[in-house]
Amino acid sequence: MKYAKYLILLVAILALIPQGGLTQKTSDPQFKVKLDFDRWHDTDELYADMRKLAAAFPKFVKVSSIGKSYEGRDIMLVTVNNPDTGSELSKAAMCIEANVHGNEIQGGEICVYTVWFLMENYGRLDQITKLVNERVFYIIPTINPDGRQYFFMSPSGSARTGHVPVDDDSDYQFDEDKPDDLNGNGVVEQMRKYVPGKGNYRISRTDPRMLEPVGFGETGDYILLGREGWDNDGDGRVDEDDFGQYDGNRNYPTDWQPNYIQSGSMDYPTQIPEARAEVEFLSAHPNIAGIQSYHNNGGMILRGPGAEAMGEYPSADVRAYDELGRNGERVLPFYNYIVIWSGLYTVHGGFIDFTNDGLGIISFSNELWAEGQYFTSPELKEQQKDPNSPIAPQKSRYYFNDKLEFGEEMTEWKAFKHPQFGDVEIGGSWKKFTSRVPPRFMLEELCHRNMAFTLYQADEMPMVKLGDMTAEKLSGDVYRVFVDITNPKVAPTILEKAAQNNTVRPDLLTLEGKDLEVISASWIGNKETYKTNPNVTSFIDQKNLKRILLRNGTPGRTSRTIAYFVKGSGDLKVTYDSLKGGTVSKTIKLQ
Ligand SMILES: [Ca+2]
Ligand SMILES: [Ca+2]
Ligand SMILES: [Ca+2]
Ligand SMILES: [Ca+2]
Ligand SMILES: [Zn+2]
Repeated sequence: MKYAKYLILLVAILALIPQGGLTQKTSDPQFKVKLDFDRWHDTDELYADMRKLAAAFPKFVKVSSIGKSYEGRDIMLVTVNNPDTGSELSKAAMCIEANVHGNEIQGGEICVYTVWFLMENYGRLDQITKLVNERVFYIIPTINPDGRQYFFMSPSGSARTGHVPVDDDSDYQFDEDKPDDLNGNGVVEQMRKYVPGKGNYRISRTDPRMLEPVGFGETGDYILLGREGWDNDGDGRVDEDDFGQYDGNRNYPTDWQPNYIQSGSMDYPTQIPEARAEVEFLSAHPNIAGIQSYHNNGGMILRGPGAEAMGEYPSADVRAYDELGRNGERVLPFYNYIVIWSGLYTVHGGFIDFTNDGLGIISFSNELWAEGQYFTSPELKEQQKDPNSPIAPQKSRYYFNDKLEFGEEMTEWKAFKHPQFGDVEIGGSWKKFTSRVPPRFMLEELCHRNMAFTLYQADEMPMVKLGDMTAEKLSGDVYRVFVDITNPKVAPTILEKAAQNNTVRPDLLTLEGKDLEVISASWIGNKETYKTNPNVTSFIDQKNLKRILLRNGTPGRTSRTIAYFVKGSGDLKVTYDSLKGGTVSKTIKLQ
């Protein structure tokens, strides 16, 4: 007995050792594919990451090309589909695309993150497993691979455009004077000249890295010479004709407007090969029921219309958009759900106007990254109201650069001998991986939160279900059949706008059976009251009641009952066939 207390102690120690012994691994499980979401990937690396995912998850992930860019790069399509749960076209698809503006790169990283997250968590998280089993994902990580590549290769970080040549200055030469990195530090900066007492700028008293214009009647010590560069073609202008310089997101068919109304739209819709390839791909995949088009920046969840003259969406569509958008604001703090023309600016011929109005797809465009994310707490926001605070809006980026990015974001002014302007200084510029994109250490969160919104949208795409089905014998071979049709999701199978524009084939409700004759069909309010008081809600007045066309499809979050009177015997098969809500069948016996 005298060892009893040691025995109790031993038992207590053993109880503290985790099952499996002291050597058991207690870290998170390793991922199958190790990718990095804290650095930027050029077009080749972005594609290589997608190929890695396809190789690791070959059953689900397929990599293909929807066409070639102007410079001959593939426009990669990554398809995520579980073939065991049906073919692609039998399921609603979420299409995610990014980077139409070459410098808006982070959407590409979100695309990789999305495929990676879906695959690593398939079979691990029930919600993800279900989503992958029920839906298809079409992901175009960059719709402008030339523009993305140029953003990485060139010192200039401002190129929205693709690379179809355009003569910006009407001198019959195309793209003849591009930006130059004269001092070879990888950044196209600003140029200034020191002209003591004769300039119109002076060193800012707030921060010596800033220049500020002098007041009326004063003189400064500097003049600004514009962007770093020189006059390559001797026309007296510097950097006046870069690659392209059109806007790929103004070249889509819906509400396209010519250049004199909106510059950058090119000569006709889908003139640029990337827009054409995308329009062809989308048109060939009518199962696409959701679009996300990633842009930057400003922290917005945008929806159409792009122009006021297009008119507001029908109210049923607005309700669906609003519910999705408001939940988006919850998973994306700092992002506001807004309409393009009223909240941002007017866009004609934009991509998501084409996908909503032209193809009947619920479409969002997230403007990724908001500078407000630098200073997140209410206390810091309060401090920012004081103009003398080191994080007052004008100074906040410098503060962030110094204290959190260790000087990574900015270039300092340095002397340079310019071939045309003599002694100048070059510098004072933000590098390209700043401002429009998050700092690297904040990239993964941006990827995850935006993905979460898009997966939520994917989950709320329409999904038709056939509920209760009953057949009651009335007399001889005449039966009364009730069929419940449900769409529990937020999105309707056919947008109101799509029904108005006839852009989506109507849903089809078909009956099949031996010697089947359909006497009547009608929507009813309630099965039970209908039996005693058959006040028909609405008769379906179509010629062929075996194949009813539902122009407005099935709205979101509704359950409806259709009552048929039929003549026949044996099996009766009911099929609801929706391009965007899936195809479902059920069979009952007429007996
Ligand atoms: Ca030119
Ligand atoms: Ca430079
Ligand atoms: Ca020039
Ligand atoms: Ca040009
Ligand atoms: Zn953009």
